[in-house]
Amino acid sequence: MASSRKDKKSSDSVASSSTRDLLNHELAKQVRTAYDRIDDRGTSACLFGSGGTCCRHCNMGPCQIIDGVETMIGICGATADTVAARHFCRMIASGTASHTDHAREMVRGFIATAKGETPHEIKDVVKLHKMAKVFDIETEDRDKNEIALELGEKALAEFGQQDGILTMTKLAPKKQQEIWEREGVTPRGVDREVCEMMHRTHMGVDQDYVNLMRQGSRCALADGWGSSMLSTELTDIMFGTPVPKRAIIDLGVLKEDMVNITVHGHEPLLAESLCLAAEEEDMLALAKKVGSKGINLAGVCCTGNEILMRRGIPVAGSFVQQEMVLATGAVEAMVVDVQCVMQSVAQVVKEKHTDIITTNYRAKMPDAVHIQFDEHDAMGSAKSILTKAIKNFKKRGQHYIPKDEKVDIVVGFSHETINYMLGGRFRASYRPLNDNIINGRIHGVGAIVGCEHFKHGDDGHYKIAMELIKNNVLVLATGCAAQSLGRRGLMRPEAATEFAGDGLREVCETVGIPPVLHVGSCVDNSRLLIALSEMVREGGLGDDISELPACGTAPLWMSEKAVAIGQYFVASGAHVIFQDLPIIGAKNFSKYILNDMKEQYGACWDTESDPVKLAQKMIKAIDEKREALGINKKQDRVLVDMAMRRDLGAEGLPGAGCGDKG
Ligand code: BF8
Ligand code: SF4
Repeated sequence: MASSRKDKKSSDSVASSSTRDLLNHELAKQVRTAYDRIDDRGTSACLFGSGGTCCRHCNMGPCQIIDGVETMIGICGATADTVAARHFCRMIASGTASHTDHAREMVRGFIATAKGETPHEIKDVVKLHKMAKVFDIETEDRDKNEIALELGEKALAEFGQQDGILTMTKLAPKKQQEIWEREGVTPRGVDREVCEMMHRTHMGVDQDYVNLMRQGSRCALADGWGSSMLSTELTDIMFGTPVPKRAIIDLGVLKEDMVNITVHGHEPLLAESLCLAAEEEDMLALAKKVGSKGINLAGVCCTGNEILMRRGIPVAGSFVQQEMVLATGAVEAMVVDVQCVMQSVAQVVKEKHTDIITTNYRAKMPDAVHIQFDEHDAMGSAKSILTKAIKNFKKRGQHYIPKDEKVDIVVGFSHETINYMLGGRFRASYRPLNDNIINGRIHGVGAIVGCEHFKHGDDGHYKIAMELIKNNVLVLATGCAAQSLGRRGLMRPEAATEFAGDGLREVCETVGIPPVLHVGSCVDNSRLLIALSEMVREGGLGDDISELPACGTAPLWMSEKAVAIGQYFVASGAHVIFQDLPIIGAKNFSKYILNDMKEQYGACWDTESDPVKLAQKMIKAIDEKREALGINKKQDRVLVDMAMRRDLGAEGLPGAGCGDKG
């Protein structure tokens, strides 16, 4: 199909060299991508939609509301504030529902694994016992599968629970729990909060934006401290808690002489099964038989993050690269499950040998092949998928892999790893991290999370991270943001020497970590909640998360999940800055979100469209916390001496960092 790209193209602003390389190649010009669609459609948004004041919650509408104009409220009388709040809350509900359905599948897979019905096993027994303690489960003289089964069943019950509180909220600092109690936002059951949120945003129910957002917070907290956290922790127990690993990222991870299979989406159950099946003799023999050297699995988006963190499987591309991965013509199959899979992928491969294989009954698309993943026959499903992909190898036609476009990264920074690496080899604790924040070597912690966005430049995360690390802010990254930072070389330990401020550089060099740490997928933002809680518990940095010198951003957000994540961070006391929010058409609601919410949770939202200014706002927020804690004094700089090196376990961990002796 001919390209419709015009003279001034949206793709001109692409900073990623691999994407640019491919876009300039004849092969990519034969397919239509998001860049073409933006050029064709234009980027100017409807003012009502982008301001959050278009309501279509009933059939008397759609009503476009103009704030302050009496004749332009909804037919039902709904004001701009009500409409914008309802819209915001529905995004939270949708985001929470998405994380919840993902988490439920993981818990069901966990139960099946505990019963011995999957090819997986309970790998992290230490974490199993920790979680058992949180859930009051007896562990003495009990088999790991027996404990896991009880844990899985208790976890599953949290989704449908009607009363009480979600168990994992007990891991938050005590003061945080008291704030939630005071505000009436402690989540009861995950599904209940989503259901109530949908109900309260129905026509003619909750019409008070503060009250609506109370349920918005409760619903979001059910996501962060409920479904997402359950998913992360149980997935870790089943597939292993991530530890530092070397890996590679970007389009160049595809291989000329191997069957390339990319896994795209979010739930790692299938991807883990594919990893196991790809090592089986019969699959390897089949791959050889078609003339390839083997099977090359590579990730896309958050499924990519999951198997990258736990297995070091390479990542071929992030959200904005999903079409590019296929445009190479070198992929035999893209296996997808749920979330962030663009419908266009099936069109990009229409003239190619590539199969798009949908695997989840919830998520089908025209022109794709469906092979349902059955967790009770995980190897059978995985092998059917691999077989289909392998058979495509011989049909591979014209293709182009930007071979030089791959970057080394070190990943695997679960909160346990951060604890272990910054806490020293022999006494894992957050003490040294807190001490380094107090003494000013590390100015604070900045989280860069979330999506990428075709309408904004693809170097936003990079610009923010560079500004932060230059100012000694340690960056923790998840989701596609993490992948974009990895592609730009900030997840190499050497990046600390090259780009970080003196204090952060010393700490990173001593421990052997990059200045930007890959913490995982988007559900793994729950790891950040635990890390922040542990920092509070360690002492010296206040009594709750809102006092910590920390700030978060999801600058290039596109998914509703990012709004749920943002709200659970704000309601947990962490200041959050996005590039924009659909609230500007409602004055009072905007003021509430961007300011007044602070009175309830000690944190609020902020927006800033320029990446460098956004980073500076994050630094300012961190400064204010340091000031309030009384640790912003200029101190004589003490270089890291031998004793400190010993304390920090300066040998580093095998497989990662400058201390790598492997
Ligand atoms: O859950 S960062 S584009 S892939 S929504 Fe989607 Fe956004 Fe990527 Fe992961 Ni998260
Ligand atoms: Fe219009 Fe009210 Fe219906 Fe919304 S709920 S579409 S504002 S009448």
